Amino acid sequence: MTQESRLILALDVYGVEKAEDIAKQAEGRVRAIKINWPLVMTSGIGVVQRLSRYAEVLCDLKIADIPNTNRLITQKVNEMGAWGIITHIFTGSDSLKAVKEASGEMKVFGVVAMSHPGASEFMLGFRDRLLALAKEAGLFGIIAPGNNYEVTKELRSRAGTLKIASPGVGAQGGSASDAILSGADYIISGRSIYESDNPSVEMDLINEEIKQAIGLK
Ligand code: BMP
Repeated sequence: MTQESRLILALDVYGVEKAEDIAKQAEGRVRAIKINWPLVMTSGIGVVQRLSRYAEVLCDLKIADIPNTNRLITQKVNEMGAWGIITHIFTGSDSLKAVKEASGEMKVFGVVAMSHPGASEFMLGFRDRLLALAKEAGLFGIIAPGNNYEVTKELRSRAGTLKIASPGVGAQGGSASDAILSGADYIISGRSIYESDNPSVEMDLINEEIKQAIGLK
């Protein structure tokens, strides 16, 4: 299932013990485990290697700095053996290029549209330009909201070969099937899984929902 699964588990917990407990249940059930600052701050970047025992790791540091700093961050994540990395795009083409060049074999996802209400105040208005930069830089994929189907549909129609990974499913109100039908290639979900009574059952249910939705396409 791991390679076929389109589910990316967002593991936003504190501390490696808690993370490892959920990661064990994710083994064989997810395409990747996405880690973010809460876990990296409490466990160190070595957590990438630790969790890679159970699934490939997507490092969501939302990098947003000058090219040299972006390069230093990306190199370190690559050394840890991550499957992929998430970067912001709004810092410009030179910063994005630095991430791409330092990424080695990692899949680079760039943030084009976000899932929270505040995204409409600023970022959503720039999505065309952000998408263009993602294409120009030859990224693997983009982040587009799994709870704002119109935006994701529109981006899918113009994203070419870029993959779309969509957060906002579960706790932020989006549904996995609607996100897939809007054009998402991967569903990112966190709290609906790690806060549930039975994370493995929850992951199985989401995988099944994704499978059914793919069948409808
Ligand atoms: P949750 O399913 O618990 O809401 O988690 C969503 C995850 O996706 C979090 O790690 C969050 O940082 C990330 N994310 C998001 O929710 N919206 C975005 O637009 C981009 C994200 O990376």
